[in-house]
This record gives sequence, structure tokens and C-alpha cells, in this order.
Amino acid sequence: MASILEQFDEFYVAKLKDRLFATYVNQPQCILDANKRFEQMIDYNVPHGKKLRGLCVYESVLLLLEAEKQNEELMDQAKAIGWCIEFLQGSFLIADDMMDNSKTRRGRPCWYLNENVGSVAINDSFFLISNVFTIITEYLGNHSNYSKLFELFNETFTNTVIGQGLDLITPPKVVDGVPFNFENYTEERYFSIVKWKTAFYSFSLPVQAALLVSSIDNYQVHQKCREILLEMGSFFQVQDDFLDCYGDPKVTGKVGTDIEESKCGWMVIQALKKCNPEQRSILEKFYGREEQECVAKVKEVYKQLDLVSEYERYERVEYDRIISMIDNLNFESSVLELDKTEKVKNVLRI
Ligand code: DMA
Ligand code: MG
Ligand code: MG
Ligand code: MG
Repeated sequence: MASILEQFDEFYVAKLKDRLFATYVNQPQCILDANKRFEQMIDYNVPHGKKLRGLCVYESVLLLLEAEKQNEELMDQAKAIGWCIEFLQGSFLIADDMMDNSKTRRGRPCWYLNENVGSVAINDSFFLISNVFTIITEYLGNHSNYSKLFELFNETFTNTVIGQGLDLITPPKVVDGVPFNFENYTEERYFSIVKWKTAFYSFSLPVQAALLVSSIDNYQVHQKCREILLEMGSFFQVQDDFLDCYGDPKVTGKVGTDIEESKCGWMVIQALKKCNPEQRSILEKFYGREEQECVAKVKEVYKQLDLVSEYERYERVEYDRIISMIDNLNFESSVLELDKTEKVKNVLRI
């Protein structure tokens, strides 16, 4: 029996791609040529990640649905929705790398840095997001939660754009000789940024989508799950920010740019909380600058403040807190039966 990942990949290769481009077969040659290029673009940007979000949908539906309900059509729908999240993610990453001035992604050059791509990548990002809605309609047009799924994706898309907007407008302009203005760099703002730019689409979306595919659409269930999932999502982005500074690019597949790009990230927020006036003035002098000597000065302050231990402490405390939120989750029996509740909890523990 193929693994869950193999089944998920097989669906992309054997079914999804053909269906996406099938509607264009009778179009003029130039449209077919344009689509050939889009196909290559999709292959570069969509299927090469860890696919955690997409797999989470498929795996969750496998856990939630009784075996006798797991027919081919419904399981294809679960995989299709999983791939929708991978398309959404691909779309955001293309744009994110351009906006963050990143160089590598998933161990290869960022898409916009490839030959003959450049700003065409903006349109490629639009193409990927438009495919999300095409796939939902193609595969789930007859599903009883079709419109709820459509709304969920649309809402999540909007929330992520808002989060990315906040991430991008928070850094002040860096001016030579003028101290960096950290006025807006509060923990409160930080957690708003990560909730909106990451937690909705990376955590809340996959599980809520899986619930809807499995015909669980009760508002209370969705709300309570969302609350926990948003906490997980923030935890995940704190980890991403930590790895931006301390991760091994061979493992993460990307080289961090948060210091150079003046990001309101977890590391600098902790540094600002712990630093003395001297250390603060070093941060004000060197944060947000391209030169590697400047980046090194900032990292030196992080080291003095022992932010690695700070991170490890955060990780431990948050992990326990989230696990106990899941353990304490319960619903009235009129909302969700006990065995279903246990299944939902197992989904949250994936
Ligand atoms: C990622 O934030 C958020 C989205 C919506 C892609 P980020 O720029 O920290 O991500 P990465 O570190 O992967 O570039
Ligand atoms: Mg980025
Ligand atoms: Mg970014
Ligand atoms: Mg990052």
C-alpha cells in the first residue's frame, strides 16, 4: 500500500494537473503555449515543499471519516483540498520571496530569480491563487459544504494578505546615521502579524477544511478548533523566525533575511525586551542593514542576551500550553458525539 504522501503525490500527477488544463484544449496554440509555461511554473513552485499543510487535510479526513464512508470520490476531494492549500502557499511564497528580497527557497533559487522570470512572477502568483478556486469548484462543486469551503479559502486568503501587509508596513525607513526607530516593535504587534500572515492559512485552514470535507460544519466546533490552531500557528512562526537566524540553510532550504529586511520578528522583539541601553543602541545602529558586518553586530547582541535559551524556554512552555488546550477541549453531546470529539482531538495532535 502506498504511503499517505505517495497517494497524495499520485493524485497530483495522475489526476489534478490534467483536469486543471483540460478546459483549454480547444483554445488557440498561443494559449496552449502559455499554459505549457504555467505548467512548468506550477511544477517548480507547488509540489516541492514538505507539504505539511496539504497532507494535514488528507490525513485528517482519513482520521475523521468512518472507513465505510471513505469512497474514492470523497478521498479525491480531500486530496484536492489539500492541494489547494499547497497552491495557496506556492502563490504566497512567490510573492513573499520577492517582497523579502530572499534568494533561496526549498534549496533552490527563488522563482523570481530564475532566468526569464523576474516580475512575471507576480502574474504567476496570481495564476496559482486562481487555481485554488478552480480546483474547489472542479472537485467539490457538488459537495454539501462547497460554499463554506469556498468562503473559508477566500477568508483565509484575505487574512493572509492583511498579515503580509502588516509585516511589510511595520518596518520604518532606514536612514544612514539615524537610529532605527523600534517604536512599533511590540510583542503585541508581533503576535498580530504572525497570527494573520501565518496561523490562519498554515493551521486553521487545513483542519477547518478537513472538517468541512468530512461534513462537520458546526460553528462551535470550528470556533474552538480555530482558537487552538491559531496558537499553534503563532508557535510555528516563532520557530520560523528563530530558524531565520539560527537555522541551517541546508535543512531549511532558505537563507534568512529578517535582520537585513528590518522585520518585526520574534528575535528582535525578545532582544528589545532584554537589552540594556548600550545593546539597544547597537541594535538601533545596525538593524535593517544589508552589510554582513551589520548583521553580525546584531547577532552578537542576540548572543549576549542568550536568545537561544530564551527560545528553548518559550518552546517548552508553549508546547505544554497547547497540548493542555487540546486535552481540555470538549463539546456538548448535541454539538458533537464523544467519539467524533476524540477524533477531532487526534486531528489537532497530528
Ligand atoms: C511567511 O513569512 C508568511 C507567508 C504568508 C509566506 P516569512 O517571510 O517569515 O516566511 P519565510 O521565512 O518562509 O520567507
Ligand atoms: Mg519571507
Ligand atoms: Mg515574509
Ligand atoms: Mg521567515
